[in-house]
Amino acid sequence: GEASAVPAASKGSWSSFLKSITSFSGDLSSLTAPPFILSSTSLVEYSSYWAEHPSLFVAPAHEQDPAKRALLVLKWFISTLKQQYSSRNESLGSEKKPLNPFLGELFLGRWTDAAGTTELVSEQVSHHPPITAYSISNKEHGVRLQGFCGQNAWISRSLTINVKQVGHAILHIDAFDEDYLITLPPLHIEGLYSGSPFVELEKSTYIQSSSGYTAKIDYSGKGWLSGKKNSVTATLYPEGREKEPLYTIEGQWTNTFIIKDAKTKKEVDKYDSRASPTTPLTVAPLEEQDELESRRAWAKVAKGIAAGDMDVTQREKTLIEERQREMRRKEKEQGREWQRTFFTRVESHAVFERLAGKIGESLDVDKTGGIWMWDAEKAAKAKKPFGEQKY
Ligand code: CLR
Repeated sequence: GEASAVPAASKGSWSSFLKSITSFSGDLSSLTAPPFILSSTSLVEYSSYWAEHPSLFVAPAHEQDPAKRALLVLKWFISTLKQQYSSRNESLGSEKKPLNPFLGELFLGRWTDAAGTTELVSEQVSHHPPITAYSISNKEHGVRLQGFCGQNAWISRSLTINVKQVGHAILHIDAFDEDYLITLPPLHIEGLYSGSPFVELEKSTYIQSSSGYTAKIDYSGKGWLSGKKNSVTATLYPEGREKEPLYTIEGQWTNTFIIKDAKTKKEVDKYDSRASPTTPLTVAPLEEQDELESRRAWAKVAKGIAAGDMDVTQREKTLIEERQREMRRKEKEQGREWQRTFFTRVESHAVFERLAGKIGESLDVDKTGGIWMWDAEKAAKAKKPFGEQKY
C-alpha cells in the first residue's frame, strides 16, 4: 500500500474518521476531522485565490482586440488554479480541512503592487447551505470580479470525496463594458487513505463573454489522457463555433501551459507559475479588525490548532458556535434576518441569465440560498480595513 502520512498518534482517529465518512453525502462542514488534518484558515479566505497575481487580473483591461482580451481572461483564470487547488499542499504539506465560516464572517484585504491597489471583500452570506460571496476590484484598471460559491459533496466507494461546486463568478471590465461568466470545476479529493489528501479537477468549465467568445477548459489528472497530473487543455472560440477555435492552451496548471494560435499552431504566449511569484495580500492587524473579520474572530481557535491543543480548540470553537446559535434564535424570535454587510440577495441576475444560456448553465438557487450580489449602498456604509470609513 501507499506510505502513510498519518502521525503515529493519530492512526486510530484517522481510521475511525475514514470509517465514519464512507456513507457521507452533503455539506462538508458537517465532517469532524482529526486534529492533524485541520487548518487554521477559514474557508472565507479562499476567495483571495482569485487575484494573487493582480497584474494578470487587470491585464485584459488594456487589450483592444476583443478575442485577445478574452484570451487574457482565460490565461488569468488558468493561472489562478494553482493557488485555488494546490496551495495548501505546498504550504501545509497536504489538503486540509478549513474552518467553517460563520454567517456574516468577513475577510478583507488588499494587494498593492505594480497593478496598483486591488481590493478583496469576502463574506459568508449563508450558513445553511454554506455560501461565500466575494468582490475583488481594481479601480485604477476598472476591473471587478464578483461571485459566490458553495460545495456539495459525496463519497465514492474508493474513499474519494467528490465535490460539485455551486455558484459562479463574473468578471467585469469597465473600459469595454464587458462581462465574463466563469463556471467552477467539479473536483475530487484523493489520497485520503494514506492521510495526504489532494485535489484533482475534473470535467470542464466555461468562460462566456458578453463580446461573443467562449472558452472551454478541460481538466484531467494522472492516468487520464495526457497521463500527467493537473493537466489542462482549453480552446477559445467565437460563440457557437466550437469547431473553429482561435486559440488553444495545453499544459499543467501547477506549472506551465502554452498558448497557441489555433490556425498557425504557433506559440503566442506561455505561462510558468514557478516564475510568477504571487503578491502577498495585506490584511489589517488583528487589533484593528472588526469582530466579524475572520482572523480576529478565529484567533483563539487558530492558536489552539497551532499548539496542537484540542481542548482549547474545541472550547473556543464551541464559544463561536453557541454565540451564532444564540443570534439566530434571537433573530427568529424577532422575525428578522441577519443583515449581510456587503452583499444582498436578489431575485434575478440579468448578466448571468444572458450569458448562462449560451453555455447551458443555470442558477441553482436552492443550493446557494439565493443569488448574492455586491451591494454598493451597503458597502458605502461599511467599515473598511485599515481604518478607512468609506469604500
Ligand atoms: C472553495 C472555493 C475555492 C476553491 C476551493 C478549493 C479547495 C476546496 C474548497 C474550494 C472547498 C473545501 C474543500 C477544498 C478542498 C478540501 C476541502 C473541498 C472549492 C474539504 C472541505 C476538506 C475535506 C476534509 C478532508 C481533507 C479530510 O475557490
